[in-house]
Order: sequence, then structure tokens, then C-alpha cells
Amino acid sequence: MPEAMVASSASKATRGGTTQQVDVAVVGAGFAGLYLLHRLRKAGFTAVVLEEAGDVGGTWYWNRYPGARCDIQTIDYSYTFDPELESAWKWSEKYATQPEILRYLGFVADRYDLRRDIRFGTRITQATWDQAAERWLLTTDTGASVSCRSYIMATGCLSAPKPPEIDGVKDFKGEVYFTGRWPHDEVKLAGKRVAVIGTGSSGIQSIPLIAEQAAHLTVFQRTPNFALPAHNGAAPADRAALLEGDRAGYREQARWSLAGVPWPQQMAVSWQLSDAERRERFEKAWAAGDLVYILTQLWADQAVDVDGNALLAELIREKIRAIVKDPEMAAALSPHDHPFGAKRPCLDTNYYATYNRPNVTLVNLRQEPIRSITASGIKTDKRNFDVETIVFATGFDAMTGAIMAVHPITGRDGKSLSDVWAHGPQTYLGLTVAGFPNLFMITGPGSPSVLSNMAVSIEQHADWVVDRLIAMREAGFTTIEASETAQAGWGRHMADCSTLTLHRLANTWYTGANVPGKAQGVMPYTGGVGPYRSICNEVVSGGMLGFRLTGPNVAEQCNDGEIVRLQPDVRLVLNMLADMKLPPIESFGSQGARDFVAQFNASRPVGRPVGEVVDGTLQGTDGPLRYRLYRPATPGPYPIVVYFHGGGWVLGDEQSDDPFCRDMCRRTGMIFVSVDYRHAPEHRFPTAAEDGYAAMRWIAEHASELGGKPGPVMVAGWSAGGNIAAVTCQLARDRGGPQISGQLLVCPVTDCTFDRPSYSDNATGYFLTRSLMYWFWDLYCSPDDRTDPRVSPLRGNVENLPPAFVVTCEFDPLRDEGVAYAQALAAAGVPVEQLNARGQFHSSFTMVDVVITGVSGRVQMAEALRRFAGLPPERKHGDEGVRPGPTASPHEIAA
Ligand code: N01
Repeated sequence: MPEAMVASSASKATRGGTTQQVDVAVVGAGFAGLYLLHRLRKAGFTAVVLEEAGDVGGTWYWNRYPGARCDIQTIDYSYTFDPELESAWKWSEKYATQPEILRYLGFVADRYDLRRDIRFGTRITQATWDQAAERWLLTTDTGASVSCRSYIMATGCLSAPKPPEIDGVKDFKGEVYFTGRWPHDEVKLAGKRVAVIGTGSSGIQSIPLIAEQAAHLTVFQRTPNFALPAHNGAAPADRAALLEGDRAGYREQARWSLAGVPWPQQMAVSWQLSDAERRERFEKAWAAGDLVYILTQLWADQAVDVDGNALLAELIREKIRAIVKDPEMAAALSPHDHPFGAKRPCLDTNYYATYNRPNVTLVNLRQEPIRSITASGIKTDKRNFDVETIVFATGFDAMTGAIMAVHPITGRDGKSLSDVWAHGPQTYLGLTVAGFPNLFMITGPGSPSVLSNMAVSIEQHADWVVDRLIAMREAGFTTIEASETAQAGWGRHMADCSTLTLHRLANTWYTGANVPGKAQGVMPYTGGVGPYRSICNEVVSGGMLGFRLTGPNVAEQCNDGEIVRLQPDVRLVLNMLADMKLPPIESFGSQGARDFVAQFNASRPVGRPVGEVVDGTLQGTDGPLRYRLYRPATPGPYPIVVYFHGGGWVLGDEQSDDPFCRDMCRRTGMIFVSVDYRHAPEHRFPTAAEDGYAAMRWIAEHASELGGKPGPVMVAGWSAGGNIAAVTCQLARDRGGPQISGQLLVCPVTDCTFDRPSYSDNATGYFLTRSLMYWFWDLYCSPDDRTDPRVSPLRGNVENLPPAFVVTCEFDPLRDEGVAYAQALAAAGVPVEQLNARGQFHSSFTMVDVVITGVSGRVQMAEALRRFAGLPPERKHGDEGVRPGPTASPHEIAA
């Protein structure tokens, strides 16, 4: 009999001093705890839930302040595990009130007879892992302790209210309330002078209702927040119809969506829309009264690009100005210090209009901070406010506080969780922590949790944990623990994801900034609910990757490693390509492959606007070659970069790297001239190399006519284009010019051998495959010619070449030959910087506006080109909010 079951047959609920033995103990009887208990029981585990409150409800038990409601539509904010439960409960409003949600949770507890295994009024005082027994021992304030094999924190994310950090609270003679611990008895505010401190969701929900009752309400605001009208009422007919039409399909879509609510991914970016189109989208969102909608559905760059976000933020500020009559008050209520969505926005009912009431005063704490609370009220730097009641809507020690603040947790070898997290939470998947065997967290730091519909995330976490416990029992394992490697990898992936969004640009409870002295960093997983779910599934299909499993009668198992090494957006792109199940490109033949690439390129986002795009022809060795010139919007003349596109000497043309050229033209403030050299197999080696050199010479000679500065040009190229750029530099040196001031080589082909490790590490699965490279080489160059420096520049003389910036990507077959070229240049005394882009693949940098994590690399490329041209760094662009980038910093290679 598996050990867990032995424990279960011995289990006995006890009170007053003895120890209750269970398979699993859960802390918290909110959404997560109730569902866990239900699932654990169904799976045959003995379980107990320990709950400090007097009844079920979790956050909805405590947060019963006036106006408390959910702000995800209630049809989405529900359990979905049991279709019968879904039909047995009907929500009355689009956004249910706290009492209704509490009734729902009570209904669920009754329906599954959960209360009999919940110990209410019980606070855990300590949790300690007993290594010898392989069990957690929990002591409680009621005296009855618990011994459990597995311990699950279902403590929510916002359950530890934050102290107000204001002097003198104890001196106040009136009444004090905390929104997060609102009394169960009636609170009389009618006719009173009331102060509310804090304008987060709790303040913004309660202020309009308090203002209706109070004789006078004074709101103390430190940071204005974005609030949107909820337009509460019946559930919108279209959403309800969508759900009723295909309940299972709707729920499944939610599970794989980004935020846990089924909305599509927006494709149009802000700069592709006219002002009128953007306004129309915004007005629709404002009228919809839906937080997830306005956070995700306006334009694709609203949450990742500072400029795209600023357009939306300004439209909201415009609304605030239109509602609030006093312009000074409207200005004070308008957020300017954070991007929209980076701090949790709020859903309100009459919030801004409340400030038009004669009995409401707004105190802007940025202008007059609170000095202290006195016996009769609140004293700021400028004034005294006499009040009878103070409501603290000052928030929570979020996420980590909800776990660490509950009680000391001591893991293997006496490790304390507070110590391990002293510099910020470290977790694997947000579910487990290395050093804490059999400890699980539901919606812990490192999981999508508060950036998602919690109901969806809770079900996914609880299912994953319970399914693992079942699998362990079946296999005879008694302990599970995350490895340090897996946890460190998850930390890197978390950081990569958070560089994609704007969350870290705001001081919020997401980052720990609301609690003085707390370690700072984005705590929730920003990669999205669907991607997170697929990662959790991959951990399982990868043999519990990153977990060590032990049991008394089975061999220890540890398939160690990192679950995500790709950048998050690269992972999405590669998964999408894999789902398309495309045949190998080389199987199309050269013309078929060209058609495929043209079709693929036609479906990508149109590049950003530049000053001017001009198509023309230049004189090559054997006749005209087409080019496309990208001119900046700034006044010229400009330095010129001669650009060679990628495509294995076979595919592509002067337009095929259009988004990259536009992007680099904007970032550098330089002219980019993309050249259409002739392609194989029609024109084999050395045509591309000779065309490249001839084109560069022609462009240098015609620089002034093209709007460029006279003097040296620069060359750049990606992939086979990088090869041509490198070769061009060698030819220019050997053939007496023209002068080149710098070379940018992005994932260049530099050599004809295929035996470097990157060719085998990345042979398949990263779009550019080894066999595709074989094919390109075969079409372009016969084996006898391959060592010629005009195609293998690594084999040439690399002395006295222009300074270089060489970019390589971790998941690229060409990685190692790029590194080798940079090293060879350095060894020859050429100034060279090399960027090893972690988690990127061969096409990362040219998939502009698709692989957003490529921004930091392109910024560094642009800076390098500006240095080559002797120019100062360029001003920042909106998408550079994503810096510092996920790619490594370039490093100079010493000779
Ligand atoms: O807390 P908050 P909350 N002096 O941290 C201010 C969820 N929720 O309870 O921003 C003066 O957001 C603080 O100012 P600043 C939701 O996820 C959901 O309102 O730090 N002011 C801020 O204005 C939400 O985000 C619902 O400068 C002080 C406010 O207090 C999360 O819970 C409803 C201060 C705290 O805002 C937390 O919301 C309610 C001080 N010493 C909550 N200390 C739903 O609708 C803090 N502040 C589902």
C-alpha cells in the first residue's frame, strides 16, 4: 500500500493537543482551498483545510467593505470543474457583489459537503518539514496540530493587509476600519465626517458609496490610479450567449487565453491605426466596462510599448477631465507616473463623478504628505482634517506576504522560507520552492495569478498539484522537490517575460514597491495563462523536468533542467510554426521556397513608418540590381548603411527584410539601402559576393545623390546577407576601397564546415535547420569553391578590417561560426563587439514587432552603427521600455 494511503488510514481528526494525521493539509478556505479539498477527497486523499476565518470565502470573507465586487465578469469568475454546478448557480449581475460571491462559495461548500473537513477559527503558527518522517508538522493556535505528507498554501495573493505606515494611528479617538478586514456588523457612516486613505481598487470601489452616506468624505490620495466604468447590470447578452452557446468550448478557450478570459489576441499595432480608428476602439472599450477587454483588446502594442500605451493612457485621462468638473481636481486624479495596466487598474461605479459632489474633498498627498494621525483626525504638511472615522484602503503585503506572513515555514535542513525569499521570491512555476519538499502554493509568486482571471488559474494550479500527488502515489514516491537548476531557470524565464511587459515600469504591489523595505521585482508570471499551462504540461511530459522525486521502495528520479530556455515570444513563434506542420522548406524547390517566403512575409506586420522609402536600381557588375532605400524622417544628410538581406543566397530580395530595415533606419537615424543581389541556383558562387561588393561601391560613389553623407559607408547583413557583408569588407580592403567604417553581421554565415556544436545542438526545431543550410550551400556553391574567402570569410585574411558588431543567437545552427568570426577578427586586432543573444533563434532580430525581445538587441546594433559613424547615441524609442533586454550585453573581444 503506498505510504500516503497508510497515513490516510491512520488519519483521525483531533482537537486540543493531539496531532491530526492527514495526507494533505491546505491553508485557506477561499476559491482555491475549497476546490482543492473537493479534488483531494475525490482522489482518495485524506485532507484538512485550516482557516483562520469563521467561515468559507477567503478574500470574500474579509473584504466586505461598501461596494466590494469582483471586477472580472462573474460568468468568467466561477468554478468550471463541474458542469452541474455551473447550471445549478445563476449569477444575478455582470459583476457580483461580495455578499453574492460569498453566498456562491457557501453554496459550493454545502454542495460538496466541504465544511466537515475545514477547521475554522484556526491559525497555523508554524510549519516545519520533518525530514525523517517526510512529513510537515503544523502547529496551530488552537493547540491541535496537524501532520501531513503534503502542505498546500491556498492563501491567495492579497490576504495579508499592509500596516498603514503612518504615525499616530493609536492616538486617533474615532473609529478605524481597514477595507481588507471590514467588520461583519453594520458600520455606521451616515452623517459622519469620514476619511479614506488609499485609492486602489478597494478605495475606488468604496469611495462613491461612502460619499453617499457620509456628511463629508475626505479622500487622501498618494498615487492616482486609472479607473474605468464597470457599467454593471445584467451579464452582457453577447458574452452570455457565447458561454451558453458552447460552454465547454468557451471554458477551454479561457484556459488557453492570455488572461483567463476568452478574448482574441489583437494583431493591429497602434501606429497602424488612424487617430479615428484608435478612438473608435477606445470608446467601444470604455462603453464595454470590462477590465480584461480594455487591457488587451485595443491594439497589440498597448501593453508592451511605452508609446502604444501612452496613446491609451491619454484617452483615459481625457475621460477623467470630461467627468471631473474642477480642472485642478481632474489633474490630480489623472495618473501620469505609470503606464496604463502596469499598476492594477480599477473598475468603478461613479468614481470620478463622486469628486463633483460638494461633500467630497480630495487631498493630494504628493503636494501635502500626511505627517501623522492625531486624536481628532489627519494632519498633513499643510492642514489638519478633523474626522470621526478613518478607512484605510491601503492595500496588502501582496503575494509573498500572503505566504510568509501566515507563519514561519521551515523546510529541509532548517531552511526558513523568509530567509530564502529575503531578496525576492524564488519558485519553480510559482508552485514549489527548492528546499521545501511537498510544499505547494496555489497562485504563488511566479504564477500568472493576479494577472489572470484567478478562478481559471486556481483550477489549473489545483488540478496540476492534485494530479501530481496522484501520480506520485501510483509510482510509490513520497517526496517531490524542485531542483535549484529548475528554479533558477524559472527565475530567468520570469525575468525574460517581464521585460516584455510594462509592469516593471511602475511602483506597485505587483513589484513589492508598496511595502517599505520589501525586495522588489515583478512577482506574478507575465507570460500568460495559456503559455503557463502548456509549460506546466511540458514539465510533466518531460518526466517531471526539474523535480526530484523519492520514495521508500523506488529509485530516486530527477530529470533536472530548465523548462524554458527560449525567450517567451520566440517560444510562441516556434510553437506556432510547429503547429503549422510545414514540410521542410527545401522540399518546395527553389521557386516554391521563394513563393513560400513571399507568402510568409506578406502575412507579417507592416514595418513602422520611416521618412521615405524609395525603390531604385544601381549598376552591378553585369547589369542593374534593384535596391530599396529607407530614409529617416529627420533632416539629412545621413550616414549610409548598405544592407544585404538573408535567405541562404537563394531566397529573398531587397524588400524581404523590410521591417528590419525600417526599424534600424528609425533607430540609427541613417539611410539603409537594401540590395537585391542575384541568387542561386540561377547565379552561383561568387555572384552574390561580387554583386554585394559592386553594389556597395556604387552606393558609396553615389552617396550624395542618395541623400547620404560623403565619406565611408557601413555594411550590414543578416544570415547569408551577413556573409556578403563580411566578404564585402574583405574585398573592399583588398581592392582598394571604398572605405567602410563598420560592419554589422547578424547571425552571419562565415564558414563552410557543419561540424561546430551549434549545427548539432540546433539541427532541427528552430526554423533554420541543418538540412536547409546544406541545401543552401549546395545550390550556391560547389564543394571545391567552399573554402574561398568570398564565401567562407573565416578562412580569409581578417586583418585590417573595419570595426565589427557580430550578433549570434543561442538557438541558431550558425551560432558558433559567428562566434568564431568575431574571435578571429579580435585576434587580428580588429575592434569587435559580440552579442550572444540568449534564448533567441536565427530569425529573432528580423521578426520586428513579432519577437519583441529582439528590441534590446536591435538597440545595441543601432548604437554600434552610430559609434561606427562617430555619432552620439540616439534618443530612446517607445519599445525601449523593454530594456534592459533579455539578450546578453555585447562584450568586447580582447585580441
Ligand atoms: O490596495 P492597493 P487595494 N499613505 O495596494 C495607498 C484587488 N482588489 O486594497 O499607490 C497613503 O491597490 C496606495 O498608494 P500608492 C486588486 O487586485 C480587487 O485597493 O502606494 N497612501 C494606494 O492608493 C487590487 O489591485 C477588487 O502610492 C497609502 C492604496 O493605498 C488589490 O486587490 C477589489 C499608504 C492601496 O491600493 C489591492 O487593492 C479590491 C500610505 N502610507 C481589491 N499606503 C475587485 O474588484 C498605501 N497607500 C476584485
